[in-house]
Amino acid sequence: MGPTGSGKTSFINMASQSSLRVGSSLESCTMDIQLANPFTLDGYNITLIDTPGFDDTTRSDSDILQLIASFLSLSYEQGHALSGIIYVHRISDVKMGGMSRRNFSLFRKLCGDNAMKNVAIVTTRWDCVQPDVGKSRELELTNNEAFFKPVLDLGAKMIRHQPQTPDGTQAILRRLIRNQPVALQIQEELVDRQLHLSQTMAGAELGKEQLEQVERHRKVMAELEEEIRQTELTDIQTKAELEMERQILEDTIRRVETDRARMSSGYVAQNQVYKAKLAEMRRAPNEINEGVGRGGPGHGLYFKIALLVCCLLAVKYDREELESLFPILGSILR
Ligand SMILES: Nc1nc2c(ncn2[C@@H]2O[C@H](COP(=O)(O)OP(=O)(O)OP(=O)(O)O)[C@@H](O)[C@H]2O)c(=O)[nH]1
Ligand SMILES: [Mg+2]
Repeated sequence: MGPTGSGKTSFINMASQSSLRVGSSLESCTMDIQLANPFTLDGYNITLIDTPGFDDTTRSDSDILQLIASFLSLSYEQGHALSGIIYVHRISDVKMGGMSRRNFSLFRKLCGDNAMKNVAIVTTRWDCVQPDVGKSRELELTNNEAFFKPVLDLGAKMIRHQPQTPDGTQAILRRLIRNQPVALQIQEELVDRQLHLSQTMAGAELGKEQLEQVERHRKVMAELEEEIRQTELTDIQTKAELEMERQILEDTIRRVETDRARMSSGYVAQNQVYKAKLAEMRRAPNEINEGVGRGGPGHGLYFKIALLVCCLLAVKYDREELESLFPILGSILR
């Protein structure tokens, strides 16, 4: 996981010799959860899972949470737990601003404290900073309670993606592959405790943020309305501009409220799409290639579940397990 453009897909491609699409514009790139080419490292079979990030430029955070939650709960139901969870952070970022903190805070709620021992915070873009600048930022990220210190105290590791080479990626994965696989908090909440998505820690956190966002917008809207009232009737242009601003705010509020209201129902729908796709794949494994995203754009999308986060998960699967869960993937592997 990690903010959009932090280098999740680039890392995965380098580690697994895959050719998943990498971003080249300001728009978010990875739209779906996608599996990289499986490979072996020190006798461990590894599948890296690429996910979109919460600050996607085209989809709402609820959509992203539904997508990730759905993928994670289904794989957990099938008996799979994660050996490694990588959170990618650009060391070139001058600030750990609101967006980055929000992203990380949702990541924490998804994983839960118990899974932190399997988490690596991987910093990228060391080539974009002077070594001493990068080093002092790393120190601040490590020691500041507002940044990564709390999770490092819980057992997470902070690792540089440096050198930026396949060997460099392998060195990072070696720090994770021997881990005991763990269930993430959201997997326990959704599968073991059968909670609704909005009742999970991540769902509740997102809901709280959305509520705060609505309150902030309402405050600004009230100020705008007051301004409109006080503007002279004859000043038609100013009135029209203010009214337009007010309208935009009103639309934003409506969108956030709708998004918030459909968090759980969206998750249920997403899960059904996912399960139907799995069942379809089991029935006719050789006929369905569309919807399986592995190795590159030519492979389509994995499960049609759809869309975005910023999570890169290293998962230990053995070949048999993988084939029973994903028959098409099994046939590709063979
Ligand atoms: N200079 C430099 N560029 C990098 C590094 N890592 C990734 N990039 C570039 O950053 C851009 C975004 O990389 P991606 O791998 O697509 O980032 P992402 O995190 O997968 O982004 P989303 O899919 O949008 O969430 C691409 O142009 C990469 O080539 C790095 O360490 N240094
Ligand atoms: Mg990506």
